[in-house]
Amino acid sequence: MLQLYHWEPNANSGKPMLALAEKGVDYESHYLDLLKFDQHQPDYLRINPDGTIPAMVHGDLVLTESTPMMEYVDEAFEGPPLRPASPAERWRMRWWMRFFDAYFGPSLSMIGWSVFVGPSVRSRDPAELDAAIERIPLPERRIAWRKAISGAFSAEEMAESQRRVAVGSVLLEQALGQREWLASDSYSLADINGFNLAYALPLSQPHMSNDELTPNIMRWLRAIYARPATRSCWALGRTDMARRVTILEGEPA
Ligand SMILES: N[C@@H](CCC(=O)N[C@@H](CS)C(=O)NCC(=O)O)C(=O)O
Repeated sequence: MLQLYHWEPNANSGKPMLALAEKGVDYESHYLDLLKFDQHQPDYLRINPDGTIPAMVHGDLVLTESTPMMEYVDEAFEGPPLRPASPAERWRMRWWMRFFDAYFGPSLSMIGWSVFVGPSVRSRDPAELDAAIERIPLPERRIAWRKAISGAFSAEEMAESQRRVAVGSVLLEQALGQREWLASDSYSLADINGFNLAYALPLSQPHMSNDELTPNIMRWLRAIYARPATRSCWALGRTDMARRVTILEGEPA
């Protein structure tokens, strides 16, 4: 059976979770608690030596990198197609996924790590935390953990992340004013990718994303949250972070 190693329905872990739910593919779920550093334990490092999540095992194949993993899911399994067929629309889908992964996502992630991940672990025993950080295989992840725990993201870094998230919100609002979904008139992996990053935007960045300023983003987020696959996927969430999705349950203001 297909195996998925993941954390919450959120950001990178949520991408294959939601794609698999949309396709109706069953998988064996291995929940790794990122806040307990499960992703750096030897058993998981045998699967993904980078110690990052998600990872998916299909037969002999070990897949990492959540965005190409979603494309694999769409290609390898039966179920509704999640990629538009025309070259232009497929380009647009990939344009958005590149934008999310390279620009919008890392900025939102820095904000998330400073307000949620760091504060969630910082009260633990410092020696234990230090040892946990020393076990992280990737140097860049060690730096991110240290900064999140000590609150050391600089004011400049945070301001730049806020600026990039604001740029992303404007682009999203414009695009969703032109068509129902990001890539075409059908739901695609670009929407799945975007939702995983932006579902809590109206809560975390209410000045950038609200019914008055960004009605198209709000329409899009609510439409994705109304899908049965999204409901079932977010029901797997265990933390307050994933529960932020309930902001989408309200009626438009
Ligand atoms: N580019 C990778 C990034 C994977 C990644 O960095 N995932 C984060 C969680 S969203 C992670 O595993 N962090 C664990 C850590 O830093 O210890 C992907 O898209 O799958």
